[in-house]
Amino acid sequence: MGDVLLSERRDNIQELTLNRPDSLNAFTVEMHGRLRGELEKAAADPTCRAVLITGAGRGFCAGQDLSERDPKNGQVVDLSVTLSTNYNPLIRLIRSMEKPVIAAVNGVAAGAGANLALACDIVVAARSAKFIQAFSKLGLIPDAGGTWSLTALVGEARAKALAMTAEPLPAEKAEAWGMIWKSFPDETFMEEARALAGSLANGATAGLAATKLAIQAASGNSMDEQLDLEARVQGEMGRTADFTEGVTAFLEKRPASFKGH
Ligand code: T3D
Repeated sequence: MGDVLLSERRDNIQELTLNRPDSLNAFTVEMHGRLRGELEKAAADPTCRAVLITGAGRGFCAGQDLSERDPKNGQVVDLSVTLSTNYNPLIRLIRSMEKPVIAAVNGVAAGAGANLALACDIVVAARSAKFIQAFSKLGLIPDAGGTWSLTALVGEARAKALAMTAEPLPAEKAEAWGMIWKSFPDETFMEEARALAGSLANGATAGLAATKLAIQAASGNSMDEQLDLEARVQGEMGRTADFTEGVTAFLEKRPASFKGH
């Protein structure tokens, strides 16, 4: 059996490909371990300045591999434990890692697969991709952060309807609703996703990381608290070499060459 997660370095971008195409890259315990391990490595590696997550074959990720939940196996699985052990650390890691994480949704994203994508900083999708909150068909609630991220992105009315009906949301509609950043024709989608990752990875990545954390903090803060946070973080950013380079490059009318610190 091949590796369930492919990890490839492309310049300063770590490209991670969920690789169980026969089951539309559904999550197994093994795949969780591999994905988390590679994300932890990328998070700790200063030469990695952006991460791109995609899927092999025609799907992005079909959520939990339901063969691991087959009642015929006689095992009673405590889903609270599986979430706390596998899904929650994954989502927390993506949200806390101090570099941009891009989801390149190449095909169907269902259940925790959809919410894995929504946990990423920027989501781009192939036009043929769709997002399905499949949980209600199993008597479950959206997890992997879905009750939070889906609601924050599309609002309560749409989040409840998507979750309760499990209706597939096509990529273009997801884009129109502001649930994802952009959709692209299937033929050019991966090229566009990599170009986006490349432009972020060559950007002022310390500033991008601080932007990510500041925007994520906003929903738990008042405007007043957020103003204080901005003043504190901007003080730090103003002391980076990238700020000096950005201003100098502007004044010298040349492209900036950022180092990420
Ligand atoms: O359990 C916990 O720890 C709690 C956490 C739960 C998180 C969750 O994600 S729960 C939600 C789990 N996911 C689903 O319910 C989605 C199930 N899949 C589907 O509904 C459909 O496959 C899709 C709508 C995603 C795609 O449909 P379609 O028609 O394009 O493809 P297909 O023919 O259904 O699937 C292709 C193959 O992938 C097929 O295998 P086969 O027949 O060719 O051997 C199918 O069984 C397999 N597959 C798809 N999804 C899963 C899967 N195998 C295992 N687990 C899956 N989730």
